[in-house]
Amino acid sequence: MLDNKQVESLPSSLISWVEEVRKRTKPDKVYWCDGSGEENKELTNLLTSEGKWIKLNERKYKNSYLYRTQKNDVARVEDRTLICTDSEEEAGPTNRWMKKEKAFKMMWDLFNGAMKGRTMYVVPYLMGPENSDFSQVGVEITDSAYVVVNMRILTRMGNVAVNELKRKKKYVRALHSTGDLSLENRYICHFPDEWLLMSINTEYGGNAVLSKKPHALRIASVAAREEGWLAEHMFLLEVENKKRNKKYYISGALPSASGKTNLAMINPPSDFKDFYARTVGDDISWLFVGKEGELRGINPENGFFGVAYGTGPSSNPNILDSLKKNTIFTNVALNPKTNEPWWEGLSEPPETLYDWTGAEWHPGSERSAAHKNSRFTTPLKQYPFKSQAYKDPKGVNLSLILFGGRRSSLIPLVYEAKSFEQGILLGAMTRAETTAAQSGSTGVVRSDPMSMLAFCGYNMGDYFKHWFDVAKRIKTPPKVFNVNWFRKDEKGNYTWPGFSENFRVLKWMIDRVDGKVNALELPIGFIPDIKDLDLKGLNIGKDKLKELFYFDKKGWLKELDEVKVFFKKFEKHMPDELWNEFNKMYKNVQEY
Ligand code: GTP
Ligand code: SPV
Ligand code: MN
Repeated sequence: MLDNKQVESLPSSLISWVEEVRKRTKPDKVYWCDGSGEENKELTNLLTSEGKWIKLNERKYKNSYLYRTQKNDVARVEDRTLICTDSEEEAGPTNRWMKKEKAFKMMWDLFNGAMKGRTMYVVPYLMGPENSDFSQVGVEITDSAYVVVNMRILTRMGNVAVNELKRKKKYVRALHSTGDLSLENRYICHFPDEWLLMSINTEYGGNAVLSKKPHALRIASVAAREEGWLAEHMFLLEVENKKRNKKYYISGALPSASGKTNLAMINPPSDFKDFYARTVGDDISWLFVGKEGELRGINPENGFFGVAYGTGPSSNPNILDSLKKNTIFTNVALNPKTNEPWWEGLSEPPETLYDWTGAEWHPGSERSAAHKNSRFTTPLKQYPFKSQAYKDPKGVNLSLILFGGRRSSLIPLVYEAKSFEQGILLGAMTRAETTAAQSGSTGVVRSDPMSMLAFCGYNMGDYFKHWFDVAKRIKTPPKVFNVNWFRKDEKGNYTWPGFSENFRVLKWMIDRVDGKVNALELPIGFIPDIKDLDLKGLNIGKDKLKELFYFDKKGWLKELDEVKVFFKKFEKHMPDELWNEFNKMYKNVQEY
């Protein structure tokens, strides 16, 4: 806990806000978090003794816990996530909007007395490396000890942030209460003008751990627009080639539960002996134009909030050891015999499990044992394949950017933009199938530009314009690619094996960056000449490869028509540059 002297050294605006929140929410006590190990132990023990979570097998999963959320509180709720500004136009046609004053009043009414009988935790946190001009600070007030222990893993929390608070001019204020978890009164409100967040009646990650999407994307995207940088839903990966004596930094946007964590932790196939892949970040990147006109990136986070379901030896072997200590599991299954967590993809299922709701479960059951959006919260620091660059205050210099999404047909395995500007179009025209990471139906194709549909804090038309404005300042633009690991054959099986085999595609991209290989031109961009894809040791038929790169002119025209309908929604906010790129591509496809 911070002592009085430390608290008194904080900005007076912060102290008075905390006092206002205390008066309105009426907690039993106020606890200022310092982020120390002892404090974390205290909170951890409290959660265990109150029966809020289950301590796992200490020998197999040291200092790790299983948390079960309420059944109606398992994912982000996009229809209850509001951008609250003066005018609806500022939020744009893809966000849900509420007038600032109205939202403010509604939220204060809901927060009135919300913390009665509870402790109010005040959590200073830092997003990004220490002593970095690119980092931001925030303070989250919450009545959930579960949120606090998650924040301690996912951000740099407590004393470090207190120091940075003294240095930074602005900070984000984030207020959260578990409330009564009622769905009808669940709201996640964003006040970008004030750098203010208010969230109530939910405890799920991205709704309640406000440092994540609410701060690091929705508020940060607005700040980024004002200050000339980009806040993106992107992983950040380091690839080293020992033979070429070179490091490549790759950032990529894929929609929620669509492969960012997996790609950020990729394990190159055994044939790729000269290559090493290391993680800088797995979910969010902040990108800046450097002094030499290069595009740089940092990971604002300090840990991973990854999808557990499907994570295992064949998809992501690299993370498995990390999950055996200091990890919080949310909504996975439990083996009651061994007190170990379990989820689909980890191993053969044991004979008896408690599923994510706590009900008994046996193999062969129709429902899954772990929730499809079950998650692990685990520190970056203990991940063995991390890049040391994650704590570099200057960030890393990007060699290439990729965009993509889940598409069972049409979109090739990989294609390359002919210019950075066309690359912005590739990002903007991304359409992808929905997943379990947001509530609602899954597998529905929708536009998800730059995988930011749910995370852009302002009018997306202006966001596209902002990308072009930033592009003008970049002197050495990274190459831009689009990928699709998710094409399916007529039987519904994935055509491409994916996971570590995706490294073969990354290798081609790197060869393109280094000018080592030529490519074939399609009206939408460049695709690989198959001979340049290193497929040694991979058992994949010629017909499958052909399918992965087949150009379906009619399908593309239909796709572009749908993209056009989406783009038109932005009316005058849509930048001419994007229409130009779009029209060029449309014409190329028509004439092909
Ligand atoms: P968020 O944390 O929600 O932003 O998601 P993410 O993009 O980090 O998703 P993650 O890497 O956790 O991917 C989750 C899902 O994508 C799992 O179901 C994986 O099995 C699946 N997935 C990841 N990579 C591949 C791949 O190369 N091929 C296939 N078929 N599935 C993949
Ligand atoms: C996502 O949904 O994209 C996530 C999980 O990464 S959350 O933190 O809930 O946003
Ligand atoms: Mn995400």
